[in-house]
Amino acid sequence: MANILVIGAGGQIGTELVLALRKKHGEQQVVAADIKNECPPLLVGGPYVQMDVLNRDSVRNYIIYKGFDEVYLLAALLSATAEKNPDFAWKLNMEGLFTILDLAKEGHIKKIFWPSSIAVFGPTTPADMTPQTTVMEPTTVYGISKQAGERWCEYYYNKFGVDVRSIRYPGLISYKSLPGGGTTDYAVDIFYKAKSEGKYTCFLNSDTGLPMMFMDDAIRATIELMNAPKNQIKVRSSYNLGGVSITPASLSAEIQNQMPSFRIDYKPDFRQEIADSWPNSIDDSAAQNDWGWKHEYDLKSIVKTMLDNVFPE
Ligand code: AKB
Repeated sequence: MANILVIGAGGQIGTELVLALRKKHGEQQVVAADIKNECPPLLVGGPYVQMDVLNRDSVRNYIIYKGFDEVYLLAALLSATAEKNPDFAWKLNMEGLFTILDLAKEGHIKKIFWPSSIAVFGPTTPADMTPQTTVMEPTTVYGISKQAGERWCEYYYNKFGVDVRSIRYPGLISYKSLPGGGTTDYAVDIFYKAKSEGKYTCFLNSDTGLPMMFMDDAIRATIELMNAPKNQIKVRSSYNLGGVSITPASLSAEIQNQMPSFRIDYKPDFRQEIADSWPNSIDDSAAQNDWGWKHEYDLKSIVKTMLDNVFPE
């Protein structure tokens, strides 16, 4: 029976990942861990532990005592929040990773999942259909931490045989749990405002193209990658994952198709510069070839699912 730990379980990805893993392996097989004392309401069906990933000794003691087949390390500061608190972002995003990589190296964890991001790319990266291997000169603290993390994951695999797997997530769109502190968050906020007020003021310009993905696809990708046979995982830094290339204008046009009264205006803030440094679209052929990845949700089905499920009538 699988024995799985998800650290950062209260976040946007963590919540849905725990639900999906519990559905697959059973409620009691998946421990949710987060910094908060209270278990997130959606996760009360299974085990929950309060965990500060920066408390290395207590994380080590817990994992050595329990031993885990799989650990998903999702605790991190995202791009916009990280720019406001660079020292803490670097500390949180890097130290937790070392703790978990070392535990795997010592044999206390069999397999690790660690999320990277399109933020590893920068203004000098080819922006359209960004290749798996290309120029990477990120200009955000978050991007720098993710790029460094990727290098360390690959290093631990090459030097110590640590089975660590990773995806460069695009912006993720979901309705079960909210994102927090990212540059792509507008693509979720827009639905809450559309349903509650019928209008939205976007913090990015209308023509800012970014790769996005519906959460169900992202969770399926994560689980498929973790279940793929070891010899199929050729990339030990992190896999590009595409999805749909969306601008605020194309997203709002599709919302208007399905909800004609919806209105949008634009008031770009500091997040515009971050978004401008990231790709418009991603080439994920390495993930397709190595472990059979294929996304399912297109713009129309994402918008329909979000409008149906955010503040359902
Ligand atoms: C962010 O906007 O910071 C994240 C990401 C793309 O990694 N959603």
